[in-house]
Amino acid sequence: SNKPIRVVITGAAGQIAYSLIHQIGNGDVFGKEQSIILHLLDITPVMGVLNGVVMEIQDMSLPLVKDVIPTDSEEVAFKDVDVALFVGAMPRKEGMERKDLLSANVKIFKSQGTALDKFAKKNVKVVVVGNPANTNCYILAHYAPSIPRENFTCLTRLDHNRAKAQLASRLKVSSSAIKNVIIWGNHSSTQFPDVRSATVSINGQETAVYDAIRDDQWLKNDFVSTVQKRGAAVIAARKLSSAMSAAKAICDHVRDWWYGTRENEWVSMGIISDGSYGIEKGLVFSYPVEIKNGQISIVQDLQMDDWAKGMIEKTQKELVEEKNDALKATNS
Ligand code: NAX
Repeated sequence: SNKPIRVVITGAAGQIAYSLIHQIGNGDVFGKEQSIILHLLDITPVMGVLNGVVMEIQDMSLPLVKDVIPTDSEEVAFKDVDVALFVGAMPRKEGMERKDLLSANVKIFKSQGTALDKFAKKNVKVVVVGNPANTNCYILAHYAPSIPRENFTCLTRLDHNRAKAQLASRLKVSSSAIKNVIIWGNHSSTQFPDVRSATVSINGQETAVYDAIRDDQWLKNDFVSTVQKRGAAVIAARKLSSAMSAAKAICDHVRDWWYGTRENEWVSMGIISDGSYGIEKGLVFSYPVEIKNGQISIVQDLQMDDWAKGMIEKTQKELVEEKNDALKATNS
């Protein structure tokens, strides 16, 4: 195969990475021809665990994986990388206040942003997964000014997939029959899962999801809150946060960025806002996007009624507050 690409995964000793590494190494994301060098970053105390992960990578005998570089050094981790998946973050511990969590993560993403700016390829594609994903992405981009703004994204594809799955289950179709749902805003419980443009394909016939379900109350209430609270429901059941489904969503996100989205089909991604739909410019906000030749563009001119505007306003407000708190924390 051709020249290997360098892919860094942070939080590589964690549970999402444990599901993610196999899919990337197996060619499920960059294709079966693309060889890969894996850079695996985690913190010093878990280097032993990471070493065990490296042993398992060896034992999988994946032909596309040309080298594995486990490290606790940001310089080594980000050196010449083509793709950077920021999965690691400071987890919320019992008794921890929101602002303590935010400031701990600001420290991490300030340091990693600075290192990314210095050592990564200038065309590196960035995906932030670690929570609070949008705001961590904002801080990362802030400290990596030499990398183009359009190369920074955060993951809302899991929310997008969850929304599709809820509709598919209600309509008793495969989730591949559902198209063009949208997650707007923050990867948090204020996100707006929007199905006003979504369609379902039944026996080759495309119908608006709204017409197929014919239950406005369910679509505006139960559906929205189920998607918003799905992460918490998984934690309550598993005592651990979503990992298998998060890893799969990361693969969907990166594969679509690498290969482009299908004709007339959009996906959701947190990206740096250009002001579209009245969102504050510079905020990392989830939008419906189409991707061609690696270029991400926001789907424009979607209709906004008062309900939708209110939903978007609410998630934007939360993101502005998070961003302001995070910027304050960078100075302290
Ligand atoms: P784990 O706690 O299993 O793993 C996180 C790993 O990150 C640990 O090995 C930890 O040592 C490492 N880490 C901590 N600080 C680091 C640093 N400064 N540099 C490098 N590594 C560092 O968590 P996991 O279940 O894998 O989840 C990872 C993150 O994804 C969490 O922040 C989680 O909240 C977030 N999620 C985001 C989702 C999204 O859709 N955006 C969904 C899934 C998940 O909840």
